Amino acid sequence: MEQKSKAKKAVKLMQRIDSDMIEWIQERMKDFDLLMSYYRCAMMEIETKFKVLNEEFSLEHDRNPISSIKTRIKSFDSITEKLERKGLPFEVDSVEKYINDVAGIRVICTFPEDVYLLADALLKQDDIMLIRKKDYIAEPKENGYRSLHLIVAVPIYLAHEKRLMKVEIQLRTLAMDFWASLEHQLRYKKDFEFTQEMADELKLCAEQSAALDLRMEALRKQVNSQ
Ligand code: 0O2
Repeated sequence: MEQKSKAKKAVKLMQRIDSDMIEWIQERMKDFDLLMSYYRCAMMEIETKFKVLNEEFSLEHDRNPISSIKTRIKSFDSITEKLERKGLPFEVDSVEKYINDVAGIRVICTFPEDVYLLADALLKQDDIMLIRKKDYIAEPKENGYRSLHLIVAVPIYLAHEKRLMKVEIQLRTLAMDFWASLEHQLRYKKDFEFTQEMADELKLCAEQSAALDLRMEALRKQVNSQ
């Protein structure tokens, strides 16, 4: 008899723990979804700023410095995987504090000069705060990867508050983007061993595409000077 009531109590306790746990997870997910919506707003702010710069430049110089813009919010799985890698708990606060690339925007520019022109114009804006800059164009990565990376904070204005949100910006030319997209595809091909020979070949391709960028830019300067 005593045994039976103990078992009943244990079942009840487990049910309560289960529902407490579900409530705890649901609460966390609500906070997480809200945070993601703030990141989406910040991404829209930055995208609009680049579109405005493109519009202004195209009127003044009769050409577009931006070829295309891609935006993305890091997936839930990638965020939790990154937190785990950094040895951090799954807390909304740690996402905001330690993950810089939840909101990402990639600006594909026409010529190398445009990358710096756009980055400088954005960073001059008084509501943009530069947190980190990595110039992989001036100093390409060992594998040949080239891009200008910026982590900035931008304010978003909500009904009752202003929040500063971080956005990762990658600026690169069409040629750099072509290389990075293919390199990413090749490197992450399943069940395939990436040899040193292939890495060398990829690096050579990156150097050739950088040289192509410079030749195209020189051509543009010739056309402009006429
Ligand atoms: P995804 O899905 O593209 O976002 P951290 O600041 O901790 O995030 P890290 O390494 O200091 O990490 O950042 P870094 O060097 O600024 O670059 C991170 C991002 O740049 C990567 O994001 C890629 O998008 C891009 N990137 C960096 N190196 C390479 C490279 O060698 N090849 C290619 N194709 N892309 C590169 P994620 O997180 O990998 O993924």
